[in-house]
Formats: sequence, C-alpha cells, structure tokens
Amino acid sequence: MTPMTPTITAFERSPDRGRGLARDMRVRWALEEVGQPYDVRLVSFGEMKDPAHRALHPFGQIPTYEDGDLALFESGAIVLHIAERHAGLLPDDENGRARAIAWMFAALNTVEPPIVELGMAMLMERDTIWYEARLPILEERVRGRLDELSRRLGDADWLDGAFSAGDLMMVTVLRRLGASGILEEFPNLAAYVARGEARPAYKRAFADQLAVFTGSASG
Ligand code: GTB
Repeated sequence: MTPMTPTITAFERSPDRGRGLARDMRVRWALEEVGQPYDVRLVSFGEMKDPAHRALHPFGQIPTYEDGDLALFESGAIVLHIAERHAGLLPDDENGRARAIAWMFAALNTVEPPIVELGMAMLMERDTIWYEARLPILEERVRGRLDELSRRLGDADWLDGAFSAGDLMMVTVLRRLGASGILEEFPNLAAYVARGEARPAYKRAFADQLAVFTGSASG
C-alpha cells in the first residue's frame, strides 16, 4: 500500500513576506526534521473563511493538517502529532518526552502570548492615544519572560538535553520578536534561535515557505 502524504495549509500570500513567521513554518519544520514528505495547499484570506476550510479549522485559519482520515488544526497539536508518530522530535524515555511536551506548552502558553500581544500592539495600535504609554509595559512583559527563559537555558544548546519538539516550538515563538531588538538583549537566546535556524531541516522548511512568497510576488 502506498503511504499517504499529509497535506498542510499555508497562506497563499503571507503578510510576513516569506520571513517564516506564520504558523505553518513550525509544521513544515517538524515534517522536515522527521523526514516526512508533505503537500501544501495554499489558501487565500477569503478561502480561509469558506465553509470548506472552516470544516477543517473552526476559526478559519492556517495551518491545518490532513492525513488519511485525520484532520487537525492548531499548530501545537499538529507538531505534537508529528512528533509522536515519528522518531526524532521527542526523547525515548517517558519522563523526557513529558518534559519536552511541557516545553511545547510553555512556548505556546507562557512565552508566545506576551510576544504576540506586543506584535499586535505594534501593528494595530500605533495611532492610538495610549500607544506610547502601553508599549513599554508590553515590552517589559516580554523581557520578563525572556529573562526567565534565558536563565533556565544558561549555556546549554537546547532546553532539556537533545533538540526536541519543545525547542522547535520555542525557537519559532522567539523568532516572532523579529526586528523588535528585544531578543538580542539576551545573547544566549539569540544564539539558541540561530542554532535552530542553522538546522538543515529548518533551512529546507524556510526555503519552501519563502518560495511561495517569491513565486507569488513575481507573478
Ligand atoms: N493557535 C493557532 C495555531 O497555533 O495554529 C493560531 C493560528 C493562526 O494564528 N493562524 C494565522 C491565520 O490564519 C496565521 S499565523 N490568520 C488569518 C486569520 O485569522 O484570518 C499568524 C501570523 C500571521 C502573520 C504573521 N506575519 O505576517 O508576520 C505572523 C503570524
């Protein structure tokens, strides 16, 4: 029997102009790490809100993941599913697996929210009367989390032993700080992100999502 090739969805034209900040990047990276080929279905902002897409994703977003009878949404659930079904993204021992999954949740639930809140304010609230007062508050919240994470990472390469799905998720979350300059205030975290970006699987995933943008940009 021919094995199924999973299909994920991604932006037809990502607002990040191919910088790998949209959440399909973490799914692509996970699939590349485990050596699982995949197809990509590109969707426009309009198509994302169509009933056909909402049947896959109740909130009308990307990424989604389809493999045979299984349809999934939420990048964290998708990466965990990939990590559980293939070798390479979770440790073999039970406790190590549980800790790697805890780091995935920490990335999504503890570190990503203040980073997204800052990014959204910078994007949507620049012209408001409260922006000047609110910005430093949001920046300090991000710095606080990064300071804690930086202390825990110390001079280790990865968060808990070998590279895991927890690191994959944390690196993609930290990358969202982009040009804010805040990541660079924590040299060990900046080096940690650079180590993630240097992985061959990351580079393949990044090149593939960039090709979508450059292809559509030149068309
Ligand atoms: N919790 C969900 C998950 O983790 O999968 C969140 C999914 C999500 O936010 N999807 C976004 C989306 O589909 C794309 S990634 N948005 C369209 C919509 O809601 O209508 C978020 C994102 C978008 C753009 C940039 N960027 O340009 O830098 C970065 C991140």
